[in-house]
Order: sequence, then structure tokens, then C-alpha cells
Amino acid sequence: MKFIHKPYLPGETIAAVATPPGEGGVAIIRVSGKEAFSVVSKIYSGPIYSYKSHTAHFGSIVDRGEVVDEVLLLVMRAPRSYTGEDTVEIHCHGGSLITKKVLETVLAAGVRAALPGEFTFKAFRNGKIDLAQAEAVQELISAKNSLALQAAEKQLEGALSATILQFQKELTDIAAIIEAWIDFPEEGLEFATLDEIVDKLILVHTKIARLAHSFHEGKVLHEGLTLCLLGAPNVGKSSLMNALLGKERAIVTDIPGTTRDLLEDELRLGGLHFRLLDTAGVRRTEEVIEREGIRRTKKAVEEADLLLLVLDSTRGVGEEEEELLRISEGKRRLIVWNKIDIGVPSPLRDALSISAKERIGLDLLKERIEKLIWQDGPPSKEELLISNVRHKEALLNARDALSQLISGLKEGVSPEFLSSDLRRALSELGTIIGTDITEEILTAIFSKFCVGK
Ligand SMILES: Nc1nc2c(ncn2[C@@H]2O[C@H](COP(=O)(O)OP(=O)(O)OP(=O)(O)O)[C@@H](O)[C@H]2O)c(=O)[nH]1
Ligand SMILES: [Mg+2]
Repeated sequence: MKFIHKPYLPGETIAAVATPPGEGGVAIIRVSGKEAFSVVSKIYSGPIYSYKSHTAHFGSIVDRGEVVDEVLLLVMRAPRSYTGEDTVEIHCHGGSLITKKVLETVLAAGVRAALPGEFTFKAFRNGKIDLAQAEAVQELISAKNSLALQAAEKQLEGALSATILQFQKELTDIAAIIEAWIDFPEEGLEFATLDEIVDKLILVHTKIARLAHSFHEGKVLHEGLTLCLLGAPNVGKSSLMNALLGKERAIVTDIPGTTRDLLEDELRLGGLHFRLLDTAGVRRTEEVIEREGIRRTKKAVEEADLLLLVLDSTRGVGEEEEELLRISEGKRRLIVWNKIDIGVPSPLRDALSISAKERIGLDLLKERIEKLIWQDGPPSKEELLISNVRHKEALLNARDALSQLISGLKEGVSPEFLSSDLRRALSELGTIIGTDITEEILTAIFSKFCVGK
């Protein structure tokens, strides 16, 4: 069944705790909407209507004559607030019980509890930020390293939105030429030659494709990558996991088939974090548990961003190894000959030699992992990266529409079809900044935010 999110009703006044749960110095309760002032005035000791915008005031929250808490009130009048609406922030003492009581008092005075992301939704609806910027807010909050933070800040400032608008402008200019061509076919392509249009389109196409491809780097920054160990039984996958982590995370024995389930831990390498997965060794077996383990291994391999294929240098390349080489073909992978303290690796292109047990060759391995992630070196501060699947899909769809348009132009397809390809590209780009998007998708995006944001 499809999960239906509650719709946001932008006209309503809402309230929520904006600070994380638990105990702290202060907690902030945010109230936003047309009735923010009138509602808070019912429960606050001071003359809130007389307060200037962007000023702070000390007073108390009062419930039927009783003081609930002494608070600092911050008032912001529309449109100069995060949401673009009248907003009151109540800074109360940061205990969970007291915060709850203040919130309950506010809600009882006549506002609705905010849904997840609803304040940011209001900001979007009221034109304070566009959709890409709204999504950047959430990325900013969840950024786990300084590079990810930088990228989110840039997106919040509007770098991505500006780029999308620029693409749209370039395409709209071309659309105008094509439309004129449809309207006055006899005048031919007076404004530009066919080749010129194609060249312009190829340029935009390339830029869109490049931005779509930055998704890999963007994702590395935001989520980290999944690094999956793969190999036949007993080759030393679990030993390598332990060696990389620097702790005895996985059970190691000399019995083939020791690891039967996926094991996971967090690995930090050169400022990046990886989800490191140890898997069950792949071989033909009738044993039920092991077979399930191998099924899980194969699924993990499909989903992994990077594979470490571990081979045993005392065994060489046999039937199982051939199969593993095939499974991992075409994926980002590193081939590692393990146990070089007791074996001799067979020649295989680009393979590394290590000993997980004796800790030989691990630094080089880590270096190679990093190199494989940042194929063109780590991204620079200036580079615009996308990290959101939704953005990537939209860019790829826009790119495909342009590919169609370009080949249509070259083949002399009727101009009506061409302009529909162009419109499709434009509206795909529009979904990124939130101009061509359904209410359902919007709600789904904002509902992933936290309550109070
Ligand atoms: N000499 C030597 N032995 C190793 C090395 N790495 C692992 N071993 C040994 O190989 C055996 C298997 O190691 P594991 O790490 O359990 O191998 P695995 O690939 O996880 O095996 P399964 O979980 O059964 O698939 C153990 O006895 C390890 O001590 C190494 O670099 N050199
Ligand atoms: Mg193992």
C-alpha cells in the first residue's frame, strides 16, 4: 500500500519544538502563521503586539493564571522570517517536561502542531526559498563532514538553483527560435542556422550531463559509500575487515564458511566514511544457512559502490575465482591477493598484494580505495555537486529529452515534436527548483524533514 502523507495546509498557524529532544540549556518553540501573535498573546505576560520585529523580550508563559515557565520571546513579523509569515519563537528552559508543557499551552491557545518539515514548506510556499534550497536545509542539518557541509551551504545560497535557471534560460532562448520556426516555416531558420541550434543544444546537454554525473561525488560526501568485501570462503575477507577497522569485529577461523551473514561497520578513510560490509564466502553449497548467506552476498554486491575482491594467493585462480571475477565485472572494484606471507599471487592485471594477518600492504590498499573514489581527485570548493537522487533523475531525464531533440533536429523531424521535447526538458529542470512538481511529490519531500524544521 502506498503511504499517504498528510497534506500541508499553508494557511494554518502551526507550532512545534524546534530544538532536539532531551535536556538542554534552552528549548525553542516556534510558532508561525497569521495567528502567531494573537495566539501567543493569550498566554504570554507582555504586550506582544507592541514589540518591534526582530526583538527579544523577557516574560512568562501563563496558563490560566499560573506561570508555566519564564521565557525569552523572539518576534519576527512577515515577511522577514524563515517562513515568510509572522513568527514567534519562545525560548524556554530546556527540560523535556517543561518544553512539553509550554508546547501544550501554546497548542491549547489555538494552533495546530506542525507536521515534519512544515516550516520549511511554508518558506518554500511563500517564495523565501525554492525547492532545491529547501532540500539543502535538510542536507545542512544532516551533513556529517565539512565537505558535505560546504556543498549544502552552497546549495542553500542558491548555487544549484542559479545553474538550473541558467540552463532553463538557454533552453528557452532556443525554444523561441524553434517556435518561430513552427509559426513561420516559410521564413526558414532566419535567426539561426540548424547547425547553430544543434551546437547550442549540445552545449547545454553536456553541462546537464556533467552535473548529473557529479552525483557520485555528491553522494560520497553526504552519505559515504558502501564498500563490500567479496571472495571465496576462507580467503581472509573477515581478517581484512578486522585489519581495516583496527579491531576484532568479525569472527575469523580456518573453517571455510565461517561468515554466514552480512556484517557491517563504519570505516573512516581520508575524511570519508564508508559502510564496510563483510560477506559470506561464495561457493556452491547445499547447506541452507550458507546458501541464504551467499544470496545476501550477491545482493550486497549489486548494491555496493565499491567492491574489494579478495583472492587467496595460496590457491590461485580456479573456477570459483573466475565466477567472482565475472560477478564483479564492470563494477568499481579492487582485486586483492591476500596471504602473500605464505603464498605467491598469480599475475592478474591491477591486483594488489596484501596480508591481512601480517598487516602487509594495507596502506597502499587504502590509498587505492581513495583513488578509486575520487577518480579526478577530491572535488574543489568551487565545484557544484548534486547529492540528491531526485535531482539526478530530473537531470538525466532532461538530458534524454535533449538527446532526442538533437537527433530529431538532425533527422529533420517535424518541429512540433521538437518543441515538445524541449518543453519536457524544461519541466524536468523545473522539478528541481520546484516549479513543475505535483503536490504529492512536494509533500513526500518535506515529510522526510524533522518536525520543527
Ligand atoms: N597466513 C595468512 N593467513 C591468513 C591471512 N588472512 C587470513 N588468514 C587466515 O585464513 C583463514 C580464514 O580467514 P577468514 O578471515 O575467516 O576468511 P573469510 O574469507 O572471512 O572466510 P569465510 O568467512 O569462511 O568466507 C584464517 O585461519 C585466517 O587466520 C593472511 O594474510 N595470511
Ligand atoms: Mg569471514
